[in-house]
Amino acid sequence: MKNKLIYDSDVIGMTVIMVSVILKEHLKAIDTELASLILTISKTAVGIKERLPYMRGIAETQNIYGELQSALDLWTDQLFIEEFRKLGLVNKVASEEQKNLARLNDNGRFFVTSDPFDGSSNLPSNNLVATIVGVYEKDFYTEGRNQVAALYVLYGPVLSLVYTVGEGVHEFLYKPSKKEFILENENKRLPEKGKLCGFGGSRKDWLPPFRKFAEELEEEGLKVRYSGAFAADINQILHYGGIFAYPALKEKLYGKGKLRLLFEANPISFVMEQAGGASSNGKRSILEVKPTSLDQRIPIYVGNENLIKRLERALKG
Ligand code: FDP
Ligand code: ZN
Repeated sequence: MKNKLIYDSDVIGMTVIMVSVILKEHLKAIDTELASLILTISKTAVGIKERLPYMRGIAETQNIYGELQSALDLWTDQLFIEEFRKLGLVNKVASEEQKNLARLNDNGRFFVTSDPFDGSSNLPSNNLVATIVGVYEKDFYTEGRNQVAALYVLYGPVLSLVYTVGEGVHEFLYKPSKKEFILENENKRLPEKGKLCGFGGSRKDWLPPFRKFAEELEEEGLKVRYSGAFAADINQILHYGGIFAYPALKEKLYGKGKLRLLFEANPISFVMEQAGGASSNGKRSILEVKPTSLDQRIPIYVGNENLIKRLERALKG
């Protein structure tokens, strides 16, 4: 933050008055163009949350990964792209739902990656879904460390937004009565001792060293929580500590992992590292991996640093 703002509470005489900080105010501490981009995403997310109950159908299309798209995958994707176009600050958008880059404004400063509707297979069971966004300047073909911002929105019982611009992680909850996102946690950090673990894929398809590591953690008492929406699982780790992984599976399945480096792994790893946690592809930080293609998949392990270091040692054998 350029200028550190103190606003959680004000003390007047003996009375403590709680002051709500809205997202727009909080963003005054950062670059104004980046602030407008984050605000645009937040407003678009409010519109999505309102329309969500009416748009739960399946579209008859597939994305570039061969996954069946939901009507919401398509609609949210178009909506974000349209809002970014109107904003005028976005040069190109790389989206999990699009084969080609959306070229919006050659003079735009930001290069945005979008997973507009993460966890869409949670729709039929009415579980959590999310949006994940990463922001770069100049290009997408650079290490995740060079993101200038990353955020996710959870369409949960309460709409929430978690963002970082590389100076800590801040969580906001949307209050419909005020039509504002209100600061819930400033400089949120992972708890020191992790409580949870959540691992994607089937145990039978995990590689033996990972399987052994996972079993050790369960033996030690970490509780299993896995929702099926990446950003939602990460939000659990942010609040309770522990480790999330979508590991490399046996070669025929997801030998290179299931999740996508640009659309999912990079923004989330940036948030987790900024919250005092760590990320890894099994060998080094996700944020040190230079992408070779936009649709690249990657094994991902994120959470408390001690667990990630231990995981890296376990995978080395
Ligand atoms: P989904 O396919 O429903 O969009 O983005 C991929 C993703 O969900 C992640 O959100 C989630 O962590 C993972 O896939 C779930 O995969 P599994 O169904 O294999 O558990
Ligand atoms: Zn996703």
